[in-house]
Amino acid sequence: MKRAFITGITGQDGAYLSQFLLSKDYEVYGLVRRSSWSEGMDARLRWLGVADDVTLVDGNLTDLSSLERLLRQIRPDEIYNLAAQSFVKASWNQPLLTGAVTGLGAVNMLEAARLECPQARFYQASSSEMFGLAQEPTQTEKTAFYPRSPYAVAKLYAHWMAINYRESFGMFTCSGILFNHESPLRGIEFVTRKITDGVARIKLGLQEKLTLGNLHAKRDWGHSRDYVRAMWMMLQQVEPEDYVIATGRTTSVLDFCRLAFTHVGLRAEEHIAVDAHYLRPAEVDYLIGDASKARAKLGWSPEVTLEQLVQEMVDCDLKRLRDELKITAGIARS
Ligand code: NAP
Ligand code: G4F
Repeated sequence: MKRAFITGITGQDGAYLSQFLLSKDYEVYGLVRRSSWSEGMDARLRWLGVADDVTLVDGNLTDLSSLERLLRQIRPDEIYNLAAQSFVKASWNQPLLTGAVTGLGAVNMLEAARLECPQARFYQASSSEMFGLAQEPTQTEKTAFYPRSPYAVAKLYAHWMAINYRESFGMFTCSGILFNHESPLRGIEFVTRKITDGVARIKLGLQEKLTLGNLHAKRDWGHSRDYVRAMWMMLQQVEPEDYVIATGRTTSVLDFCRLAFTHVGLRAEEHIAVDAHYLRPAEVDYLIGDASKARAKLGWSPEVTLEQLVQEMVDCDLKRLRDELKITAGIARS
């Protein structure tokens, strides 16, 4: 039985990756940081029905000693470093924390692996945000980076450090340059989930308007379930390499809204408002990835279309809100 150690196990990708690795008979360990509210910590793992099948262990990406201790105890075959301050907009307000967790935190993890289990295979969660002000119309592993946020700069540092540990110490490190990927488990602050939650609220009469920022930004959106499979595939290769993971289709925020509103029989234009509060100091206007290398070498391709993704997200938000309304009505009656 192979053993995997996942940082960021309580996040969107951590939950789907846990489910995937369990289906492959892995023993799954996940890093969790201390919080004053621990009951909700494993909510995503519970939603997928895998919370009782993983082992959660205490530590923090910013605390090298905790990572070393855990790797010494667990001795994983594979390490997936998914933990990060991952919300781009927050990175301008918390640039130092973002650098400490998203950038240096990755190096803490690499260093702990080098010291305690150098044979372990290491996945680093790199990001299409590193392309930022895109230098080519379609981005590949060879496209030059141009980060546009403290988050992207921190990710770029971590990306190069993962490559440096491969070249300096011969460690099996892979960086997955993943384009945006979403799901019903996406954090509510990210635009796709904000839209699908807003659409569901408007449909149920709980909200009138959906207030957004830049409607014209374009992203290459896929499903998290497809993308965690690619992470695992990278670590099963003979040689460690870096891969772009993307669908090859780009869509504006406005068109994502149109798909979501249309799914519930509403017109997006009648319900959207724009507020400058949601604009960013520097924007990434356009991203579209070319995953030809992953298709050829890993045999990876996405299975979920954008339309299926939007429908799944809207339907899940509708169900969640209807369930909450039933509970509230039940409490009011009793
Ligand atoms: P997410 O839902 O925001 O999850 C982030 C995870 O990191 C959470 O489990 C969080 O724990 C944990 N974390 C944050 N700070 C930590 C710390 N100091 N110590 C330990 N854990 C910490 O992110 P995601 O969407 O699953 O993304 C996974 C990774 O892929 C991230 O590194 C992200 O930057 C990267 N990425 C994501 C996308 C995308 O479109 N989703 C694309 C490219 C790259 P709590 O639950 O305690 O907050
Ligand atoms: O959903 P977003 O916040 O995601 P963003 O900035 O693309 O970052 C996500 O994907 C990256 C991969 O490229 C990851 F590395 C990163 O961790 C994260 O998962 O914003 C998408 C776009 C932006 O252009 C933003 O300006 O949507 C635009 N947008 C318009 N209105 C909005 C809003 N974004 C948010 N969050 N909220 C809005 O109201």
